[in-house]
Amino acid sequence: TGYSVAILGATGAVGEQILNTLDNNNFPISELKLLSSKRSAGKKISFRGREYTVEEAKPESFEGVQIGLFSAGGSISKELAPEAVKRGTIVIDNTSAYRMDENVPLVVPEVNEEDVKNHNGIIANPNCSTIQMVVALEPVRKAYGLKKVIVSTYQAVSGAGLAAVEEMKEQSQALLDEKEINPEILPVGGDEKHYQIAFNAIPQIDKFQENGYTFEEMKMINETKKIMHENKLPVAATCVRLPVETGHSESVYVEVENGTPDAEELKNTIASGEGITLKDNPSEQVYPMAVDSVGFPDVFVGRIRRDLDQSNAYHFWVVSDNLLKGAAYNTVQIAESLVKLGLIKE
Ligand code: 11C
Repeated sequence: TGYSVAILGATGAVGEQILNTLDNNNFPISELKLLSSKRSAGKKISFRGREYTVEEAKPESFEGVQIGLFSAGGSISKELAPEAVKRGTIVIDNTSAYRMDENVPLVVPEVNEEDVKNHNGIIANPNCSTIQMVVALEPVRKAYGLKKVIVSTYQAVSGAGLAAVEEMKEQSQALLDEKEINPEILPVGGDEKHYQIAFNAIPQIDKFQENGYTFEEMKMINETKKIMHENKLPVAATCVRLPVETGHSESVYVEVENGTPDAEELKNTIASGEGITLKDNPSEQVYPMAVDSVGFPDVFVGRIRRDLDQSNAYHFWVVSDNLLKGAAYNTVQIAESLVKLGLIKE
């Protein structure tokens, strides 16, 4: 018993975490297919005591597959998601390919689980930095409404993939050894210039758009409005890459619509939110940090305080494992929502 599941991008950083999460959450699987590009096909991966050979993904790979978990890059999703849907697969897509498509729900179960009911074969999983922010904002929105959000991010290199992690490590070692470095990947694989990430902070994640914002910043802005059904909410973002391996951190400024709760009340409100662990005790230097978030599905929130000049404005710090709640865990949660809401049958 269980569901027939395919993972596309099984050999990547997120694919690996999807397998771990399916196992940890005891997701019922009757059949499992591990798929990848031609380059990674043939690799062996074990899951629940069985060894699987990774196969090259083709349209026919999705025959008989009920749930397809896609994280192999946008262009592969564009090519194969329609093929999978044609064959009856429900695709949960981790790339940015379909997120802003109005026929595709963009889902963070703690915020808009019911949106999965509107799917037409594809459900999109949001960007990692968006997910952790909307989870933290949702209890605030429910209690007081949102008037404005400004976020600055401090993002980990694993968001840019395993090769970027390697680049950061090799550069760090080379610089410690006083050797030359030759940046090739960060800030963005496909862009013209590459910069040192070791011992640095780079204010560019993904490519620049014509409006002067990067694509990562526009994802945070547009996805937040779509997930929260807050089309008119003013949102601004500045996204920065730091030499942190895993765990995105964010400084969030929020103005609420109704009321002027004090910091203690806001802490209690945020702590009551789904998927949130409060870590906020300045007197004992307790606050969320990237290294402590690794391996946990929670969104950690701390440093909650009221603005000194504006009584309906607040600042807080949000940290989460970008590969888990930011990607794999949210993907598996969406699959669980499909089961829970009776949208898929064993
Ligand atoms: C990063 N947020 O940290 C990106 C990675 O749209 O799913 C996720 C890219 C995406 O570089």
